Amino acid sequence: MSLYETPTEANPTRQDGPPVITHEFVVAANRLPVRADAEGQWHLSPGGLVSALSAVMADHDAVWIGWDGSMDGETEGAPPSRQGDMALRPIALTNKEFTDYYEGFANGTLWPLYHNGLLSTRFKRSWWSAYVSVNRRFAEEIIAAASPNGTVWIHDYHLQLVPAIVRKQRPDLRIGLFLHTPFPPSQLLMRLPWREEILEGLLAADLIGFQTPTDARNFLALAHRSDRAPETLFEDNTATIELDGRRMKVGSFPISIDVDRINQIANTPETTAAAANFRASLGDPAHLLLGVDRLDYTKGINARLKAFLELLREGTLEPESVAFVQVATPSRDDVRGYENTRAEIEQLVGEINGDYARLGRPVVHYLHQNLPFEELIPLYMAADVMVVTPFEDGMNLVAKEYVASRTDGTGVLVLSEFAGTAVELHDALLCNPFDIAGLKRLLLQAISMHPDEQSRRMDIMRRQVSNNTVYDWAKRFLDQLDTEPDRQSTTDGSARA
Ligand code: GDG
Repeated sequence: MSLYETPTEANPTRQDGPPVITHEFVVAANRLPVRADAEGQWHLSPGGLVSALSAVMADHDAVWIGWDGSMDGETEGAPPSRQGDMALRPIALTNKEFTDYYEGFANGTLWPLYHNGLLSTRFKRSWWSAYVSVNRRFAEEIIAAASPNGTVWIHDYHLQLVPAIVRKQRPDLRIGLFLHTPFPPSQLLMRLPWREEILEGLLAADLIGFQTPTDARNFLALAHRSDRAPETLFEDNTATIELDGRRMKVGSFPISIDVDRINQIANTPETTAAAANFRASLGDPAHLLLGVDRLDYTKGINARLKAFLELLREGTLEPESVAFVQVATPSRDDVRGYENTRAEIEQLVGEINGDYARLGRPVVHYLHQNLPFEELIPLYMAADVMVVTPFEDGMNLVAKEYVASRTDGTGVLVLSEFAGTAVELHDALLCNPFDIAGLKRLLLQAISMHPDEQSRRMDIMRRQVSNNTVYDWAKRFLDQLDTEPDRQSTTDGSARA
């Protein structure tokens, strides 16, 4: 049996159980958009993506399919079957699937490979098998949950096989997939032993969305090199591929943030007071630098701390006049590589504070914590310089959140050239995080930038971010998905050859 032929009898409970309610709009992502709090109450997860999709889903009869966070059926309680306007359908994972599919293939193989980390990428056949079987499970759930001629929006690198499995049984559905990570150059991706299957999975979508034109071009080049698709021109941020008698589209759709929500938080007297309090509590430094990231080896937290340490060592920066706040949100603690990254960051923080702090006055304030979003905004508002230095990043929403929070029009963004955001925010100080000497020069330029120059750059960036919010992003993707030319309509949802 081919990878994509999912037998219907694969899910006997579905056949024997009560009829499944179907929905016209289906979102599938690795995680459900809800989390249980300490009391076991379920809430919508914070974040722009969930807000944007919730808004879109409110206009439709919609369902979100995703993992509920449990393993081997152990949960604090089942998630609710509805959250606001959307239905929820949980996918359960076993402990072994969590290890092999999520920590293994998704985060031990695809994540490093898609972020140019070939040498730390592990290729394990048992991980691949788990990836296939979990992708099948998601696909079965979609096949059962989607109404005839419905729309399916699949998210991210965890679920790249799903479009092909679904299309095989439900060609009536409109299938879109958005990849939140970069898509690497074909030279790199060709190392993946299962590249053909991944390509086949993706090419079955009606629309694949990437963060940047480069990601989209990399995909097209791979499809062509692997003889999966003809050479295709990528123009005006989209390309149409004709294959197997149908047409599909590839496009660049840079994701964004919920600008209105940030404005609402930033424009309250409480947030303004909290921003001033932050600065005061740090001893009112002349220069406040900030980093906010998931603790991940792709984010280049170590590079910025190295550059900062060297500036202190050389005496170019005075420890009395500067403070660096680094929020490093815990992430994927059990995946190999993350422990070393954490150790390296904490070693640098220790070195900086050991050498340059005074009693009660650290130079680096390091939080390995998940802060409420409402506390991040005053931090953004308090910081003179935001330092975003990923070695590779699909987009990087933190950079956009900083810009949106600077309601007074000041502040400097130091931004890696290798973040998708750099394609839009040219008025940031663009850096190469592998070049520590260059990064040091840019940090000094940022610290000493004249307020007029800050405002000039920030004005342009604020307009860019306001003109493409996460709502605009979702609309652009769904409009494009909806305008696909040759939808195979049926009245009863049955498969058409
Ligand atoms: C993937 C891609 C792409 C961070 N710390 C806290 C916190 N955050 C929030 C930020 C921001 C989000 O997490 C991080 O977004 P990023 O875009 O930086 O990065 P990834 O998590 O790696 O996301 C990335 C993104 O998908 C979207 O497509 O941009 O390239 O890798 O929103 O605010 N939020 C809260 N507390 C924290 O401590 N509440």
